[in-house]
Amino acid sequence: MIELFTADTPNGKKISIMLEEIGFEYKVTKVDLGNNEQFKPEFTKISPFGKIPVITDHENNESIFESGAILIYLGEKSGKYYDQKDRLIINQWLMAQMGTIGPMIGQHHQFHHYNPGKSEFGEERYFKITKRIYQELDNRLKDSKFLAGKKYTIADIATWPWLARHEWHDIGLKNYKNLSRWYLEIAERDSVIKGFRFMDKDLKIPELI
Ligand SMILES: N[C@@H](CCC(=O)N[C@@H](CS)C(=O)NCC(=O)O)C(=O)O
Repeated sequence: MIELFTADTPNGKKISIMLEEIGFEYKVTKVDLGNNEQFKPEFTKISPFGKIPVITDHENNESIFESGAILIYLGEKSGKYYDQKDRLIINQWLMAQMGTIGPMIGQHHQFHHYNPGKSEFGEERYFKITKRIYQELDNRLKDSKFLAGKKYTIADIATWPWLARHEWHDIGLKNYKNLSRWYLEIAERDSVIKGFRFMDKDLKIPELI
């Protein structure tokens, strides 16, 4: 059984979606970020930077932090969505999510959604970068069904929850034809629907705007 230490955020949803996709038994242990539970010593023992998500695999007592590392672990353990022969291309798109897409869109959330009016520089910078990310993803998905090629992989699972926050971005997902096609196709998967609302049964995947 996998224990998922998490909160209801895009990084948290990557792992609930993956666990639903591979059909592993799991239980959710909520980490209340608003109450700084992520900095409690028992949590920083398994997550050195005090970040969710983390999993503990109770079969071997292994704990894993960093969502990309967790997706690789679960992909290898299940043999799903991380084909060894496609590993090089999957790793590149996964690392692009971990190093660019997540951190940059995360900053856009901070300046544009949570703290508007505090820094014109920050708002403009991350709006522009997020817009560029939309464009680069759209370009990639023009030639490729999924991010790493013909098959749905952990790179898509890592990236999709960030685009599912598109209502906060004010960029207009529907203006990006290939990205919209990819977004909607993944949004229809049963495991994605379940993994998306893993902490809030009433939560609906945002429609295209
Ligand atoms: N690179 C990390 C980022 C994780 C991350 O930023 N988690 C956020 C929530 S989405 C968090 O735990 N924030 C709490 C904090 O920074 O205090 C991953 O992908 O796992």
